Amino acid sequence: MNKPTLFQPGDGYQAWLQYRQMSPGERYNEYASYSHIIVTEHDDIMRSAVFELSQGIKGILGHPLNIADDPEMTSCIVLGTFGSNSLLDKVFHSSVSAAVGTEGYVMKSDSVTSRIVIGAVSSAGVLYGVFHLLRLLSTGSPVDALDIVENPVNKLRMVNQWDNIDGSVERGYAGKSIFYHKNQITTNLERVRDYARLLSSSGLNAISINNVNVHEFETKLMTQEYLADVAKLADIFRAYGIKLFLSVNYASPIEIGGLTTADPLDVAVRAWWRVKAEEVYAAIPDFGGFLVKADSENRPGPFTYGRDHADGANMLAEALEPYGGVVIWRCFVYNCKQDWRDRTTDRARAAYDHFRPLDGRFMNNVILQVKNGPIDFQVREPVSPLLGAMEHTNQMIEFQLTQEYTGQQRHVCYLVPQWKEILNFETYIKGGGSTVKRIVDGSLHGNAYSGFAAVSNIGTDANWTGHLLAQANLYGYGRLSWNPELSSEDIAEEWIRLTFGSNEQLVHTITNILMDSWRIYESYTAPLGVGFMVNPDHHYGPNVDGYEYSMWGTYHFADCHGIGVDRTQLSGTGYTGQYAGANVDTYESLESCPDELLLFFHHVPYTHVLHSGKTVIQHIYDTHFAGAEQASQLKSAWRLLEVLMDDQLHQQVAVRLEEQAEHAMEWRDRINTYFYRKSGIADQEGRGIY
Ligand code: GCV
Repeated sequence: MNKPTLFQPGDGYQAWLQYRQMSPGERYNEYASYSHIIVTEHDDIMRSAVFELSQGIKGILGHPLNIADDPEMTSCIVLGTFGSNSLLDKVFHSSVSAAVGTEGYVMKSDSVTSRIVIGAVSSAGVLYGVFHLLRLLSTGSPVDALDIVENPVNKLRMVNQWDNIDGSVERGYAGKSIFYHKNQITTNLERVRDYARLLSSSGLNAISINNVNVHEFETKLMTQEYLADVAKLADIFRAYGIKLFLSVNYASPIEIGGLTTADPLDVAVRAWWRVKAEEVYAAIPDFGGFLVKADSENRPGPFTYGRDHADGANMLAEALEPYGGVVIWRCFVYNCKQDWRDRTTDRARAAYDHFRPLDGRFMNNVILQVKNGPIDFQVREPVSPLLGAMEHTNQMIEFQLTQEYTGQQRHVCYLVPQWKEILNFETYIKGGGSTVKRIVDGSLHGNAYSGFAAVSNIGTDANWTGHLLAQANLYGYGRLSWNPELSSEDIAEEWIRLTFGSNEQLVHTITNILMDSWRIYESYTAPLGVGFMVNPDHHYGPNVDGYEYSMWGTYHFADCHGIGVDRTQLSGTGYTGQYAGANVDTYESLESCPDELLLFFHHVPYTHVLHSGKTVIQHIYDTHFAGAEQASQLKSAWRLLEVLMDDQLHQQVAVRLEEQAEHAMEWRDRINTYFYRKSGIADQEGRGIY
């Protein structure tokens, strides 16, 4: 069994919950005037709120606050749910409390009595309010005139672990699983608890704890063999307002139920799932539900029985419904055994083609989880046309924090700007204003369920994410799922101040590094929306033809004349027709297609002139030279921060940036050389190509 590991200051373990001690000064005195935490409720989540506040303030001020239950005290921080104590009701009139939803909170300071009062409908709301207050205190913000009402914009704010019970993590770049070891659930519950703290403090409220590829042992997580241990994990997450979900194997009735079929319309199969749900809820009464990858990449599903995905999802939904559980059903369904010679099949079309015709057939407690793009978390893809295209179906978006195709946490790639672009994308599905964020928050179609999911990027590495700067993706994801209107810069800055402190030069430099990082990574890797120019299987490093003659449906069709996939209706796969309104023509036409997605939608000669005025081939050369150069500048910029931060933290990132700069050159030379050899067209600048 894995033993609890001891972590040291400077290793990044505390992440954005550092709570560095303040130096005495004006703000210190202001904060130190609060001497007590007042709390009259004592459920698990409220206990977490009190623990977090005490710990945090102890770190910041260097001494703990006393805990008391007299709401009439002054110079204190009062926590509670509405109606729980006289003070809360005095401070918050019914009009204020009415503005607060289930997980929201109000926070108000009163300089006369020197009180800060945090009120909410639920203890979870109080906990989120506490984390907000701690963010203010940790960043040295004034707290004497607070008047804040906050509600999360999205109902479901979830992370998906791709952890396997043998301790490995699929597409994990930060060590092993913190949840499992040698086919057992970990006994290092402290680490799980610290993860729950990180998730909750960034605003998240749900987790699925095992890989969507559910193998033999993971299939048993919902059996008596494991359920007691799963329930222990659920207890930990519950105390932080986080609901636990399991990824389930669609073929469970066969693999662990002794049935001969998993046909969703079979009476015995349906009964089996109902009993299974009953068992799971007996162990975990507030269990969230099932996450399902079916008929995808060799996983079993309803297609085997000639049924469709509404049949499959509804069978599970029916079993979970009596307990308020939901089925999160992934739309990552495509033919992964395609013949590369077959030009009629287009993987990008698959999710829409499979699911759109099923609109209106899913039960109310089914949510379709749709990847942000139509292919697979590439550095640049268009937005999935399936998002919002099913008016009568609950949907949530799936992002990928783990940097499978964006540098595997060896390269810095702050993904919040990418997510913001996606969320702000205008789909035109119900005319102007039909942005992805309105689909995902449920307001466009008035959905009962909706939200955010993302594949987690953490593991047993002391700093959680391998690359310390990749913590910003986890933090940023949580903050954005709470409020998609936050800007990428503000989130980055907040994360930096919490993690490294508030030296202005430091904040400025790291903000720039983060904000430039996605564009830089894109420049030296995949040009103009082409994807999958990576080494097969592990997906790290350049290999232009790595997936060109494979069965995965991931082609760029480069030859000596040109490159790109014709996805137009006129002459290609017709994929552009899956979009709505003006987007159809924007992508269909070579003239209006945005440069950064040109090769995703069109096959063009290398001499095609972009909106930028450059030819495609010159763009490839220029971006690759510039990208590698900029990667090397990141390294130099970081070097200047050495005197401004903890040595160890500095060193961790310095090593990664060094490697990134080197690998960026490899990308540059391989890509440029490949296209020079294919096209025979020289770089106008005569730079080194081999
Ligand atoms: C969990 C990609 C990844 C797989 C992953 C799959 C998915 O294909 O490479 O590792 O499997 O996406 O999202 O299901």
